[in-house]
Amino acid sequence: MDLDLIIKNATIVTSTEVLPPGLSIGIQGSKIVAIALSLPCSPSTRVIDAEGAYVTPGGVDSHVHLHQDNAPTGDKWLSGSRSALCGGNTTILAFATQQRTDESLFPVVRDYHARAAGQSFVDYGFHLIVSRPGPHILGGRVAREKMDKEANVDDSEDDNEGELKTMVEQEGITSVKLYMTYPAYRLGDREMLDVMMKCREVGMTVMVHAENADMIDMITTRLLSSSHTQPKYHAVARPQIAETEATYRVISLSTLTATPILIVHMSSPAALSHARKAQSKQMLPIHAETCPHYMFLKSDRLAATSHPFDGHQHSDSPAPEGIDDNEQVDEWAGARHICAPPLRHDDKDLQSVWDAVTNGTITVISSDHAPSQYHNPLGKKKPLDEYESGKTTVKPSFANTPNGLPGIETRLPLLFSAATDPSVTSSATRTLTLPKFVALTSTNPARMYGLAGRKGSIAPGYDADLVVWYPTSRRGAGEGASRDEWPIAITNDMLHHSIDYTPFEGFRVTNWPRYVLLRGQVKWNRELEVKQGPGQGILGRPGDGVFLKRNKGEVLVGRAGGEPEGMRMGERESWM
Ligand code: DUC
Ligand code: ZN
Repeated sequence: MDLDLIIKNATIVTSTEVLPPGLSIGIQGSKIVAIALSLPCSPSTRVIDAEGAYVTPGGVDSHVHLHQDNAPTGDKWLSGSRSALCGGNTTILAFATQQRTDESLFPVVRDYHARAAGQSFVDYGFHLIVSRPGPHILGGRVAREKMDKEANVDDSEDDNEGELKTMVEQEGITSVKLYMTYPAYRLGDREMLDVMMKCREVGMTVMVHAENADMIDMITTRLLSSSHTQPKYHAVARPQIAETEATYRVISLSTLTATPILIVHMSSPAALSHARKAQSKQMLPIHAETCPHYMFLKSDRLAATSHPFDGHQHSDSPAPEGIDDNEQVDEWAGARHICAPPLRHDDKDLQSVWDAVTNGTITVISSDHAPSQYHNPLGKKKPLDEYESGKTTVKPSFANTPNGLPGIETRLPLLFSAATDPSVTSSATRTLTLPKFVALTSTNPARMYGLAGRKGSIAPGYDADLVVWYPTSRRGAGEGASRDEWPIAITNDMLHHSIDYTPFEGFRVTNWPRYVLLRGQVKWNRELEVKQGPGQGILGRPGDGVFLKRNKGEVLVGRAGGEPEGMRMGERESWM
């Protein structure tokens, strides 16, 4: 067996353990074929020396928004996937969004394929955002029920199985995302139940954005009518209780229908404890996702009044060098940190997210990369700019500012640093082990979203998607241009997205992906980037990434099927 590539002297991390140092990973074509202490080298075998460094599976970022119509200044596929690669990701799962005007999902999927085709640096797939779950989509039973109601017909035969089934069987799209908030996408409980029943039947993974829309609507209306419009009121308008209530409700809907769910971007202690209780006491298949911004950032960011937003007003993120403290005052600066759910107020809120990571409540950490530029006529500053320029008389408010943060490139360096250097989180209680880092950022999302056996692990048969980090020996001070002074401060200049800020400006990290391999090819080489300048480390090209037809996802937590409390055995079968 001639190997094409060997990564030697690696310290391999899996989702369960750190393997003994000094192993070699043998790669043939696009696949890992062997792991051993030593592997045979032929004249054509290329060797990369990891120099003892950690090698982890390529990141699987399972929640990213690219080329979305509601974020015209956000990343499209080229810049978003490029940024993903440079931050150690080899697979991203983005969204194909059904608008309320779209009856069928097929044109939606065609459109999103066209947006991504030939543009992605990394492998990718789509989740479907379902905002109009009509009979087309859910199939015969819903179509029949609708007819029964409307025309009192009870014996119509309809063999339409619904588009979701076809999405799974023919398109390789095996997950949906449902919103409980946002007027344009929000589903009522009955619609959620119908979609859940169908997803359970066809084996789709159900992601849910859980916030109570009416609570948010009422508070927002009242805030705006009393001129509380500044970005800091965004966090007031979406209190924890809105997340907590919706979380409890969606767990109930999932329990009733025996449908596994994943609650995305969890941020609140009480919501997390509902998830924890469901998982541990009732053994329910409730998965939870969080994002680095809910682990590292607080709502004081929304009250910022200076630009560039550099974090130097925050005790937990010291000023990077070269930042001028006398920046111009900008009342809108905090809008850069508007996202939903919002950043929470207190250290104890952040701690509850870290605790949920440690105790196993959290199954996945994604970026929820959903950026908009700040200084752009259609970006985060739009409401203020348009008002000040007289283009509109609508008062600028948090409520008409696009939601979402950039984070696709910083997710893995921040979390890897936290896992290898406790001083990064400046707290003894905010801890992450390396195997857990791998599980939550790569292995679990791959398994949950139908990529097990291909992505998310370092083992023979898997795609050779790998991140080689810097070894300790390379992280000393100043021995030539390729040797950084670690830790380094994140600056927006070093990132590869198309966004004019990062919420993590000034955060110190102790490592960064040195090499990233996609299916056996080195596509990112940070040594070159550091030596030769911005963009020079990118060896991949748009179009390297392929669309992944995915299998049905695995349930990683609890088990589906148990009767809800108070229901008699078999009772549910009478309607299920
Ligand atoms: N919240 C969302 O629900 N979607 C994208 C961005 C955000 O902050
Ligand atoms: Zn999102």
